[in-house]
Amino acid sequence: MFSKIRFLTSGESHGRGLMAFIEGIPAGLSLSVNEIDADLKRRQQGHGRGGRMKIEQDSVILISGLRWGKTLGSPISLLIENRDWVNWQQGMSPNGAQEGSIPPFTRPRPGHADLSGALKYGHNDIRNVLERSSARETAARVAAGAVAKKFLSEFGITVGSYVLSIGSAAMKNSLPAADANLFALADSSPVRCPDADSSAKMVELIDMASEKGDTLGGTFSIIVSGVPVGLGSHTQWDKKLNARLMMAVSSIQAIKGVEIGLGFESARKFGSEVMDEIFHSRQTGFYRMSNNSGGIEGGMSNGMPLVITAAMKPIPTLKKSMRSVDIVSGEAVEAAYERSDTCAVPAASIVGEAMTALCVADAFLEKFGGDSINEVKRNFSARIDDIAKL
Ligand code: EPS
Repeated sequence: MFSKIRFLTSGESHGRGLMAFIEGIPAGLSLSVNEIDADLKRRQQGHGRGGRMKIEQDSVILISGLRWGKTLGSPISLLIENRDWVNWQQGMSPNGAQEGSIPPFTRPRPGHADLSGALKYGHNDIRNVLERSSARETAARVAAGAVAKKFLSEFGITVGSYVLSIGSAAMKNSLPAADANLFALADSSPVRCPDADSSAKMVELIDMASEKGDTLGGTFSIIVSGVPVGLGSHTQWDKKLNARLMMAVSSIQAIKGVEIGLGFESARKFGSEVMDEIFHSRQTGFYRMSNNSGGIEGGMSNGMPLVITAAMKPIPTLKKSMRSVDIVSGEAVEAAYERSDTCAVPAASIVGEAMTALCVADAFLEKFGGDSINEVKRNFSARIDDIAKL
């Protein structure tokens, strides 16, 4: 799905640290630790996070791909150390001598990767699965996404997000818009929701769930503005920008649905209510008065902001008892409970920004590619001039 940018993460939740490797970012992009850390900090916030976030203070260590504040065009690798590692040095040691230093985890949590992962990989200790399936991994994605965001910003493309609902507490229904003011309000809300009333209701609901030992999911939108016409392609299934974005966003832990623009709602309306009519003026060229298509028609960006909405299920680690079966004894048991978050939807919206930025940067390089930022800028301005002449 990604053809110009390749990106991988590694690391266990309570291991020594997480890493991200990004290949394909052109040479000459200015980048600093602070720019990446700013997004890492945004991901760690949000009402409903558990005790772990008091331990971690994520900060990136740049391992490769930069010299004197600029990318070299070589693979960029980033390390985020786990502060909690000090408490897990035996239990998560890569060294065989420490085997058995903590008891095995044998009571799978419904909804987690626990049971399927243990059966698939033949593990008697579910920790061998949960350490990697944990959403801790998303810190590495956010670091990689911050690099992609910095690249996109060179071309006036910005990526923002906000939370639309948590459980049954939801903002009034309207299509999310590329509005810097809304993004700023979201960043100052404890649940990343720009509407103060809805935000207060969400906080209340999270507190109620926490008291009951329960968890909550929700929905959030990612909005990308400044996207030029023509990213992605109608010519093949795996080139369509909508398909690529949906895969990128649905790969985030606990995401169960992704919509573009009006999404499922468009299936309930007449065509005349859904299509974004086309206008033209000498000053602005082609334009639309609505954006129900979420900036994508025929698998290609149409120049309007990209609007992607994702649904996150509630976190499957519950204090409240859930029925399960011990994978070693086969006995009916209560699912295991470890310290956990009540709600991570605000954090997931930042991860959504990261995955979207990586995906859009990839499609952008496919269209305007070059080995250095200056070369990409030359390609970009030549093409933009061509479109302006239409
Ligand atoms: C997670 C469980 C919790 C979360 C964690 C994801 O961690 P712990 O088991 O250490 O309390 O805090 O998220 C993070 C550590 C993070 O950085 O987002 C899980 O099971 O997915």
